[in-house]
Amino acid sequence: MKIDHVTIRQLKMRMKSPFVTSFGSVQDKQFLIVEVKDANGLTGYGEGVAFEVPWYTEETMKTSWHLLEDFLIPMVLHKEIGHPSEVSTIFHSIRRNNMAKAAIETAMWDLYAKQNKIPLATALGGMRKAVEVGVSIGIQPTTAKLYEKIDHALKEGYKRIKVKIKPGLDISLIRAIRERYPEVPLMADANSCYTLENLPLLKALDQYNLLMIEQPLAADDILEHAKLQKQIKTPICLDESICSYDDAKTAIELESCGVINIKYARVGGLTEAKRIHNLCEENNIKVWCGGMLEAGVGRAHAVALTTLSNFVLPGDTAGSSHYWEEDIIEPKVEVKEGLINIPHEPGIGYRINFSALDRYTVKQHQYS
Ligand code: OSB
Ligand code: MG
Repeated sequence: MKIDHVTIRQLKMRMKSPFVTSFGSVQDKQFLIVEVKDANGLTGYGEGVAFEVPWYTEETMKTSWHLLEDFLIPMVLHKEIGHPSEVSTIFHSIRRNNMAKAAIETAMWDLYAKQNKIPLATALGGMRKAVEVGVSIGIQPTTAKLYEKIDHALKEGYKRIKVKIKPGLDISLIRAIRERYPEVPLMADANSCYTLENLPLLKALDQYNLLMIEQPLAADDILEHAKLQKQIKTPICLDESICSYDDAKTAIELESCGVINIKYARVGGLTEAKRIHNLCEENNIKVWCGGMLEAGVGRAHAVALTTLSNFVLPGDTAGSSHYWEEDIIEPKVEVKEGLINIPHEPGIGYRINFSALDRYTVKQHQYS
């Protein structure tokens, strides 16, 4: 495959309500959409999901643009590339900046699948016809508001509930949720806000039958999570700590977790995500697909990835209407009875809604 044009767009889209975690809050989401175009005018799309503030990882939307413009685009533009799985190798000399890499790598996977007239899920080797979906609920101003959100998500059919916790809003919150919803598949995401000094608290969470606790300790830690996992029964799920295949290998060897949340953007794209998926499968580590509050393009890539065999737990890939009044793809990502059906059309399988894309674009540039 050969790319003749790349366009980067910066979009600004307002979420229905602010998403609050232990590290910050976002409502006016700014992110990038990357379009790659071949000589026949066929296009592929990827989403640059880095936030404006580097609180989840070190990347930002602006560093992504810089990396794309000055390094990544020149490495692939007008070059003959055999297969999209080679793109991550081409980017190997650029350290980290995984979300910037994923923005264009995923666009090239979409283009490749369209060139070959096959769904992206098929191009990736996925077999599922539908994928299971849970929902991630941010920190709410009141417990009543949280119950309202949980009730709504359960009514919509989501298959598991994830809540965000932080110091002071943890044990009491989980206890209250469990009293009201004794049977619901439930998990908690700490987004790295505890240390081993909080061991008594983390041990106390064991009594609430959580599916897992996500990223309790530091974002760059793997060793202390291993120490923690030996002392708690609830499986640890690593998110921020796993940025590459090698990180996953280290975590598996040290027995730092029972589960890994795979986000293709955090690991540099679909190829690395699939390598991590395969490694986990060989080592009996369950995986599920995380989310970055993506709009439709990013969600479509996540949904395609989830068709791989070891995505055995519901993902954080809530449907379009969960966060957005209007999405930038057509049809919207639809969740029915907790399932998203995999589209049959080539590539990501959703069309770009250019009217919406244009209205939400605040800046764009084409590279030829
Ligand atoms: O930790 O998984 C996380 C959103 C932004 C940054 C980090 C995380 C999240 C989510 C929401 O939990 C997932 C989603 O619905 O896209
Ligand atoms: Mg997380």
